[in-house]
Amino acid sequence: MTIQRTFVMIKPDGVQRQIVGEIISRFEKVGLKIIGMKFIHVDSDFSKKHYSDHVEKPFYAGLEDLLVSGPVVALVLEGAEAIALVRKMVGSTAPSGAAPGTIRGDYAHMSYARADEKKIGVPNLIHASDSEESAKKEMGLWFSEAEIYDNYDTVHSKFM
Ligand code: FUP
Repeated sequence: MTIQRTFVMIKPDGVQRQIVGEIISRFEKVGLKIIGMKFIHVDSDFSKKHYSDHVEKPFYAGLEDLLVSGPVVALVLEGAEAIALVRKMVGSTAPSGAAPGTIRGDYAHMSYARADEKKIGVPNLIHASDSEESAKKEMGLWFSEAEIYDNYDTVHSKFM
């Protein structure tokens, strides 16, 4: 088992629906450690950097519209095989196909069905890095070294 770090973002639809706590709680329950977290409203330039692989794709406009529509919660999580674990917990891209028990399957099924009718971006609640390479790129884009806190266990032990 390798200890990995991965980047996760609760998108504006998750924030607006007030399920940030429920989503983060799932990650804490499996033992993933929060080592970076911020509440941030990004702009169009930032969206193009984050979604650099998708900028040329036909669905990009809808994707950017959703991302810049409101604040998001950005997280860096650390734990054993964190990248694959978080992807499994998130579920497949289109919430209509995401398995029950996954975050998208449990919370985004109906909002996706409604959005699809209106042909807007997929409101699938959450983004998670899909590889070590994307995790490294995304953590570097969203967080500086100084914003990562990975040694607070020792601080806690003095008080608990
Ligand atoms: P995922 O890794 O599951 O978030 O999915 P992708 O990286 O393939 O896509 C990133 C985002 O683009 C998805 F969250 C939703 C959006 N997307 C579409 O809107 N239409 C598509 O056909 C594919 C992706």
